Amino acid sequence: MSGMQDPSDDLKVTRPKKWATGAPAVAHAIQYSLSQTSPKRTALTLLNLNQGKGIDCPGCAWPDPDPNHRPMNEYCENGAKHVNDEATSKRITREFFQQYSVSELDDKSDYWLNQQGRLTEPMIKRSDSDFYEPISWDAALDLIAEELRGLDSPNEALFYTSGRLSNEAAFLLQLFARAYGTNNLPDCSNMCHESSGSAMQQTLGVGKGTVSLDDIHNSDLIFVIGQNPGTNHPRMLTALERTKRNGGEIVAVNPLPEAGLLRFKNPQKVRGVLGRGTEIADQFLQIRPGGDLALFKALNLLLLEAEDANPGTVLDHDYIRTHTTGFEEFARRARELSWDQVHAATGLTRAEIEQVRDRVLASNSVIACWAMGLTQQKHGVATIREVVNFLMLRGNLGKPGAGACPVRGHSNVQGDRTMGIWERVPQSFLDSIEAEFGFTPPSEHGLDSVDSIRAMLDGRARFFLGVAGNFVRATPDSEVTEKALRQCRLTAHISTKLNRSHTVCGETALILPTLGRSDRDVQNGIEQFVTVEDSMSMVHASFGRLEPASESLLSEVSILSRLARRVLGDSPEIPWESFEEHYDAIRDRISRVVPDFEDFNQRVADPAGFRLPNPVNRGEFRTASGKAEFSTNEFEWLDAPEGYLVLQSLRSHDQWNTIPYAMDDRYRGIHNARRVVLVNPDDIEALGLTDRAEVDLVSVWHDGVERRAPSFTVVSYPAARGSAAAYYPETNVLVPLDSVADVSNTPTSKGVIVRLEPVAQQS
Ligand SMILES: Nc1nc2c(c(=O)[nH]1)N[C@H]1C(S)=C(S)[C@@H](COP(=O)(O)OP(=O)(O)OC[C@H]3O[C@@H](n4cnc5c(=O)[nH]c(N)nc54)[C@H](O)[C@@H]3O)O[C@H]1N2
Ligand SMILES: Nc1nc2c(c(=O)[nH]1)N[C@H]1C(S)=C(S)[C@@H](COP(=O)(O)OP(=O)(O)OC[C@H]3O[C@@H](n4cnc5c(=O)[nH]c(N)nc54)[C@H](O)[C@@H]3O)O[C@H]1N2
Ligand SMILES: [Mo]
Repeated sequence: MSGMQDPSDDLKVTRPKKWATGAPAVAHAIQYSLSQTSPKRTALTLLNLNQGKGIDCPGCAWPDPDPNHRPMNEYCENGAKHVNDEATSKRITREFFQQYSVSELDDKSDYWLNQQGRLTEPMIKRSDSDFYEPISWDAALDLIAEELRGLDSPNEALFYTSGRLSNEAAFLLQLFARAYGTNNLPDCSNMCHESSGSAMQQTLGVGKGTVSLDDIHNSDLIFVIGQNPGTNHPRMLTALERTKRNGGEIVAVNPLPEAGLLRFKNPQKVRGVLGRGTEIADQFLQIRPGGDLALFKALNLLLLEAEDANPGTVLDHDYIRTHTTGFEEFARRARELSWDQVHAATGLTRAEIEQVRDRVLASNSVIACWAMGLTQQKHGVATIREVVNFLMLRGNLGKPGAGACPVRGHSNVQGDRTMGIWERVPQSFLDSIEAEFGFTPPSEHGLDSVDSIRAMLDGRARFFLGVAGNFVRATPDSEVTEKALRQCRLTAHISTKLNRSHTVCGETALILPTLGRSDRDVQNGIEQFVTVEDSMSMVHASFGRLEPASESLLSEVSILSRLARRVLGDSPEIPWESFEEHYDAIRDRISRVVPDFEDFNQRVADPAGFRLPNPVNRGEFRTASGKAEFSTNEFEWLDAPEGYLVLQSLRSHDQWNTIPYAMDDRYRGIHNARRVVLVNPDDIEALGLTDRAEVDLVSVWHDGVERRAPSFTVVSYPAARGSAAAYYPETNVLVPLDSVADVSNTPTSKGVIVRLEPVAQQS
């Protein structure tokens, strides 16, 4: 397999931290920035991050506070590291590609590839060569156009995106793919919050969260489920700190005692830096992986029983009667639960769950926040539907301080969906495209990420365009996926930095370097901005501020417009050239195609941006019944046989998705190494292993294929019994392509049954 080398293997383990952020965090960010670029560029990026007329931080999709109350440094350690990774002064030149063949690059680690700096000119690897060589933009785009025109069917082409894309580029990409003739628009959402979208579409009629930042601040009780905000959404901790100051409580549900869930030291306050910080979780439920469905079923049963005991005082009958359907059937089935099952699935006691019930009963407003711990499970969709049941029972939707909050990852992943990056976009969206642009888009659904891999494997797809992202490392079953990509005739990637998807490539491969979010984007002498939508449906502008990494870079909008013109020609209906000339022209079209974007150009001039309305909050449900739907969900959990553990693959503190920025995971006390597996000491003993033993991780699956991730060091860690944790993407090799969540088709990255096989000591 590709990229097995690890730059350092000098593991040092310290005690896991009990708090997140604080003074060292800011120092770490600045240290990383200075290792990448000059003090001037560091200052320029950091001072402009998340400010009006500044750069929208690409670090995550957590919303920004109202601009009138925004601190000068509204960013976090990890956001700052992330944007400075893009702002790096290091450059990859044509000489670099002469020095290293593609095979040699393929042996390098993901870390090393990223550290080489920004891509600077278009490169091609021809079918008879093992080296990338320079190619002009015109020749590169001609080659793609020729390939696309030569396919037997437009459905042989795949157009992947990651949520880094701006609304403008995303809108053009989906328009291009559909005008070309396919809905094959797989994206990172398929591996991320697809389960949230599926569950919420079904039950509430809309796939987006319903809460605002104000709701978070003013909630009585917030659940943080399957999420590690200290690392992945650090600014969320500032919001939770405010919830607590306002008298709200927090319940954290996680197999790991994550630092940020326990205590938070706010780096923007002297009190935070010097003091003990704020205790975040009032109650921590150390759940077994995959146990959340059982937990919420149990909570819902306890609420029904509390209502039985004191009729008319527990459930919000008014909400249930006016807005929902299916309550009777739900309530009948809910009573079938057995506490033995709940205990086996969750590892929690009844008393612990009753304590949570009491908190719920004492709260007039409840919010459920969740992330990958729920979505990347086989029964993730059912679990999230059960969370929705839980909210509906007490009318915790559409009122202040209450609601559903899937916490998104990529900074514009939600916006990309709004813009139509979706292989199963509703027909109403396609009809709007047709009305605006005068062509009939294909109506059959396209391929998502997992199905795209299958299509490449069996020759149904032969062309792959990746616009941002790192497909080969983001997807499961690495050996299978690598084979799939290598079978393509042409793979092309629009990227800012070098990654594995450039070394695991098709017969012919193209690297098309582009501007990043922080780079100044000037078209015809006029500075352009782009727009994004955060996790709470706020849409606002982002202005690049830095000198681009090279003169040859084109913006994503330019590349896509030029490619589309070559393939489809310019027409009065779709004037690709004018889109490139000024992005206002794209936003004008968006305002006519995408619901709730009227007067887009005028409204986005407000530095605060504007919030897209969520119909759920006005009691409008776009479901089959026109009401919010209670669901009944079969009891399911992850039952590892004796001798096996449930492995979750997660992020370290020093990585951004598929890219490690360093070898440390500071809060968990792991230093200088990534090939570690965190296991409860009692499990280590029960498995006959020892702390620091060398093991291979081997996953078991119905197909009988042995999937192996070699050479991991066992680290004794306070993880839930029966579980194990190791980093992604090193462990993607263990996730079978067919091991996906029901309904959403999301790989089960958080629920892989593995055994730990001791590596025979070399004498
Ligand atoms: N610095 C940084 N920020 C990021 C990213 C990054 O890589 N680095 N990635 C961005 C992206 S795209 C995303 S999607 C988000 C991801 O944000 P998270 O979802 O926080 O990311 P993960 O590291 O996958 O962590 C999953 C958490 O779920 C817990 N968990 C695992 N299994 C279960 C389970 O069965 N039940 C429960 N209750 N908990 C479980 C894990 O212990 C862990 O705390 O972060 C975004 N922000
Ligand atoms: N096992 C396992 N697998 C997972 C997950 C997991 O928890 N466990 N998490 C899943 C999740 S939640 C997600 S979101 C996916 C992430 O999957 P992706 O979004 O595909 O991966 P990234 O690592 O974010 O992509 C990084 C690359 O994007 C490019 N890039 C960065 N900025 C820009 C830009 O502005 N423009 C362009 N054109 N390119 C840019 C750079 O070349 C960089 O190398 O991975 C998924 N895979
Ligand atoms: Mo994500």
